[in-house]
Amino acid sequence: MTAGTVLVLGADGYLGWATCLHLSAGGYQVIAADSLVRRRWDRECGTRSLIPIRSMPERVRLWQKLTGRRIAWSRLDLGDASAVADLVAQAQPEAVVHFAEQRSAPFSMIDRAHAAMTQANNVIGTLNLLFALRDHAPDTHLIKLGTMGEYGTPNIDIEEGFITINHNGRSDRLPFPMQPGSFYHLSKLHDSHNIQFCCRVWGLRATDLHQGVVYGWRTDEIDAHPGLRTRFDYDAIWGTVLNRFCVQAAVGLPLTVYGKGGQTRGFLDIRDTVACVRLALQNPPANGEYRVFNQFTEQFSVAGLAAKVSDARTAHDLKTSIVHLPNPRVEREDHYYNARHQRLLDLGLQPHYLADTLIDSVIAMTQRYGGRVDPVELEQPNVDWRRGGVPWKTPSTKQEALRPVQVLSAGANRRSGAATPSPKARLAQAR
Ligand code: NAD
Ligand code: USQ
Repeated sequence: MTAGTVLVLGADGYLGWATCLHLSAGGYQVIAADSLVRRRWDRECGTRSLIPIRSMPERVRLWQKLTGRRIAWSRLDLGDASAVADLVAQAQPEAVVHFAEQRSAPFSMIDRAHAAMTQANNVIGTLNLLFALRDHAPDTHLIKLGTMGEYGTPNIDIEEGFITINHNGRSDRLPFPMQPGSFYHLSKLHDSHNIQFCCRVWGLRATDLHQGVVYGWRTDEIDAHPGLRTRFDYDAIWGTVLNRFCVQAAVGLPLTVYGKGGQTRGFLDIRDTVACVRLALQNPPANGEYRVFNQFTEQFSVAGLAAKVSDARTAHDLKTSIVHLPNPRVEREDHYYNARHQRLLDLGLQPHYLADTLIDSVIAMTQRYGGRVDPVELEQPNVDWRRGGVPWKTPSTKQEALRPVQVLSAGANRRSGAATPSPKARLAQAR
């Protein structure tokens, strides 16, 4: 085993790239791998990162020029089992940090093909990695990005992975009951089961980071140069809620709260994501151990977040409106939520809590890239949990907006036959 070598899978993504930089700055020998499929999904969805992002070869070259530190870049699809095995066998990493999955819940709910593609990509990719670890690097620490959404919203406190249950006079510590809310979230739960099984049966060691919703765009390393920026999604398929609200506020559109807005989730700053991964890496589990850390720092309701964004704007004498849209998802809108998140704090995490300054910084960044914003992406959701990615009806006007989801394709070599209209063309269509 080469101490200090870390393989980061999904390195071209929002969190993967920020993590590569953070670990490289911390002295690790980083091998960055990604299939670049997300760039293709963007083209197929007609979406794009609000922040322009450079190619992986350009980004790693720039990082080396600025810091003298080398990140080795490798294009790799986790679906290619022998390529995964070769990379793991050759690298003999101390740890593998696995971000490389289809991560959008709406994308996974478009139709049967997208649900199947999400689960095949995520579950088979992770399985290929598990076999590669068993056969070529059984002592490597697997750090897997899971999600808080595996738990759902139970009417009891959420523990970190396990719960002690007393039943008919007997007691056991068992996996916490899970109720995921989309085919994507289900794929993460399927991964968790497979990883836990492999730890039990093959003696692998793994940390499953059940992460909440991430916000923000800056880390210390990203701030070193504009060419190092990571992607930032705001659209209805890939954009997460707080990032979307900040962009909506910046361009003067209403903040789109789905349903009543009492949906409560765990949230964290991207600076804490990279810190949590480093802490997990520095404090590995024993061989055979499968452990879960709930990775978030604060919990908010969606309506509460909208109010926070609105208040941050009011502080600058700017008015923001909030609309409650019919909820396209099937989820509780008013519920109990209390999730434990102690284990990363015990390892030394120093959280960056959500402040107006963060909201201001995202809004300022949006204003800089205002010309890249497609307002249609901010007005209405385009995937319904019951009907899929059908053209969306706006109940108030009964007008059918032209919002078919273009997307598709599962295999690396398949492409959608339909030409995808540019964001500008889609905007013109919808109007
Ligand atoms: P992202 O879409 O920006 O990045 C994911 C990267 O993985 C992309 O670059 C994509 O090309 C790559 N990838 C996907 N499938 C692959 C495959 N089969 N082989 C190789 N590369 C592949 O997503 P993100 O926001 O950076 O999320 C990263 C991880 O963190 C995901 O697993 C996600 O489930 C998890 N997560 C994200 C959030 C969040 O708020 N962004 C919250 C909780 C958990
Ligand atoms: N929501 C709105 N308005 C919007 C967008 C979303 O009210 O414009 C609501 C949703 O209905 C939901 C909540 O905000 O109740 C969160 O939605 P999201 O899109 O921000 O997050 P989600 O779909 O859960 O997925 C994101 C990431 C995923 C990660 C997950 C963490 O895309 O990769 O796993 O956050 S968690 O939510 O903890 O499962």
